[in-house]
Amino acid sequence: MMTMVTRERTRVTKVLVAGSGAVGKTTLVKVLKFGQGMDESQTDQKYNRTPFLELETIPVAKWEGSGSGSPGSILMVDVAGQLALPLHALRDLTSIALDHLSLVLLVFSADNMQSLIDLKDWMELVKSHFKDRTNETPQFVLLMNKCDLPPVMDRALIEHIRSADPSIIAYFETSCKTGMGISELTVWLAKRMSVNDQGRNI
Ligand SMILES: Nc1nc2c(ncn2[C@@H]2O[C@H](COP(=O)(O)OP(=O)(O)O)[C@@H](O)[C@H]2O)c(=O)[nH]1
Ligand SMILES: [Mg+2]
Repeated sequence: MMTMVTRERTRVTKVLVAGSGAVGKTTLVKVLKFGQGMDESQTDQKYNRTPFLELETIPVAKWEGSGSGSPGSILMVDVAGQLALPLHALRDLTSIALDHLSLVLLVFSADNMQSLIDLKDWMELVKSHFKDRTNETPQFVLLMNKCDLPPVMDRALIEHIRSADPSIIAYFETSCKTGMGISELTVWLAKRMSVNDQGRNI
């Protein structure tokens, strides 16, 4: 007897995690993937700089709000925070880093003003890549991480940055240490992926 094998295609939504070094990009990807906050032992760990680029696939089905369909997976593109490196994925591996992007997470850290300022460069780089090729503007999500630490910047400034650019479609405050804001982010991402199931990718 022959067994029928049904093959389901998994939809992959590509998300770039952008922002300065040490704001918590790699930690955030791990927290999104494994679904828990950092434990105390991790907080004391030596900082491991992402040298170039890391890819992480996260199945969305386990996230709350993903609905009954098959929401597929998110491919997180986690790049080095230092744009000035002689070899940087955004310039030297552009197709992997930037092609077919659905969303860009712009991560900055509550305790680091410069990391908020640096996001302008990341946005410009991403936008110019798309302008050259498709005339399409990717969508950005602004994310203040390390909210367990006292913020050094004014909320009004963040609000100003956010409202000045319509391509920034959402804003989240998270802490990978306490887990604050993580479920809000995953619910939003899952919803967005299932809504866009019918239409184009995110
Ligand atoms: N207090 C605090 N520390 C964090 C948080 N997220 C990440 N970290 C720490 O910040 C450092 C840099 O994190 P990492 O994810 O490597 O940053 P990346 O360079 O942006 O990828 C590490 O020591 C993390 O343990 C957070 O929400 N709160
Ligand atoms: Mg990193």
